[in-house]
Amino acid sequence: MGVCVTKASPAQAAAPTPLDRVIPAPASVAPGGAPYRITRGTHIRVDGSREARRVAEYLADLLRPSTGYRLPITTYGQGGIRLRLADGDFGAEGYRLSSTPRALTISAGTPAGLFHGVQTLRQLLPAAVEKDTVQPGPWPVAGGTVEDSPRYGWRGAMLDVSRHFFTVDQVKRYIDQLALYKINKLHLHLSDDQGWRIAIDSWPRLATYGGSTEVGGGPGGFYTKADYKEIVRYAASRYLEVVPEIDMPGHTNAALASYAELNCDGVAPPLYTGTEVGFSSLCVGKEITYDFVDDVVRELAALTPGRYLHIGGDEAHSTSHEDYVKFMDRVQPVVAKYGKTVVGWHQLTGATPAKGALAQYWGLDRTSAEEKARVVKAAQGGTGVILSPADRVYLDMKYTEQTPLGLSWAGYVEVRRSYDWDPGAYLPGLPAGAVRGVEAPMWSETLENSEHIEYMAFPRLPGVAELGWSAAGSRDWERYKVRLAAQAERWDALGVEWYRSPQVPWGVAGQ
Ligand code: TNX
Repeated sequence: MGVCVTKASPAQAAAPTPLDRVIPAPASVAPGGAPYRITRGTHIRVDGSREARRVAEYLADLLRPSTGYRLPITTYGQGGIRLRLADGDFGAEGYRLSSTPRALTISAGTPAGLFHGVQTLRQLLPAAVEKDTVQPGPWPVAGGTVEDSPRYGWRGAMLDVSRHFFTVDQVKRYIDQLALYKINKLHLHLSDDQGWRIAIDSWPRLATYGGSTEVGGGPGGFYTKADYKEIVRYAASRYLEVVPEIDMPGHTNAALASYAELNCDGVAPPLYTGTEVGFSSLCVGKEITYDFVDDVVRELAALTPGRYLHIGGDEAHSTSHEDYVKFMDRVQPVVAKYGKTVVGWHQLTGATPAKGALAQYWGLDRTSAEEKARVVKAAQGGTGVILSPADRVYLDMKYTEQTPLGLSWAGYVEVRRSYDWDPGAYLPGLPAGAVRGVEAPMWSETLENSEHIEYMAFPRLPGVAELGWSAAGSRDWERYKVRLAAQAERWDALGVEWYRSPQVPWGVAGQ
């Protein structure tokens, strides 16, 4: 007997993945007909547009290593894989995927829609397609049609690069994992007490000194402007918009340590490598504070093609309420002056959110009724809300008491708890239209490398992505957990770390 003794027979291996075994669950699926097959002769066909060609190149790069096929991109011929920008009722990110023996066609109104359709195609192919060496195939895609578009326009993931620094390559690796689940915002937490991670030319010590360490005293690091542009470019090539955050007026020890004049007493504190929060504040009464904010926001806005700039505003325990309100009243117009829309943690609703601002809610079940009511009231007044409840979607929370990484201040968050809630009905009284979507923050006090990030993100991240994309009515844990189990083979093929939650029937679906 050979090494294949425990493997599925070729006939079983060739059974295509059912069209509905995709995460996030598509809006509608109509299975039927014989499968499409990618073969040595397959072309990827595009219309003339440069952007459709870019998506086609991404798809070809994805498929070539494992299939070993040439997969030329052409603008002529028939059949094959076709990426088509078309008029139609697709919305900004929707697509239609149709699979017949003759052709596999993805149609969308925008390049982002084509890209999301490509992610669906990817999940419909055998998991071995993710490997970087030639695999035997075959490469079938079940017959039928998927029509799909998202519930929410904001489907985010946040990475805290301050508590521990992550390199450009580590961020890119996470971006690729986010793209597989149709996440479209990458929020980077660029500054905190433990480190300032973005070069600001007018205040150079922020990065060179303020970025020189991290939690635990490691060497830290920062992104040069060229590094940062590369992250933004890479994210855009995966249709993610980068949302930079400078956390203010609290969480600012790294800045205060870098420039003595930013402190009310004119004395720079030492760099900080612990994990306490709430002890630092910019000096609200000093004019230089606003010169600093103006310079930082201007330079960061210039690096940001995206619409949003996040100004933090959480846990400002060392700033009086009066000062907090004063600070936010002065800083929000600066963001607008440089052409960006304010996002803040939901404490911003305790001040006066600017017109059009978004509040990111990170409370939990036990958050006080008053605090929830403030968010609801702001939403009734027009403030949009992004939902990041800590006891559901904080990816740095331990799964169980035994989880070796992570924190537990919001409780343990197993996979089901993370998935099984409705963003549309989460905060009682919140106008439905106020919810812009969901975001999964990854704070990095305990996380030092990609393996750590992945172990905490998988398997929870796909669930958050599904809450952001799929219709409320499709949420069903019993069915979801089977689709989730089927993803494990893909993570293994990609070399992604993951937590083997006992809540999920690993090894049942398609393995
Ligand atoms: C709370 S959530 C924080 C962060 C911590 C995180 C750890 C929020 C806006 N602030 O400063 O890193 O908890 O889970």
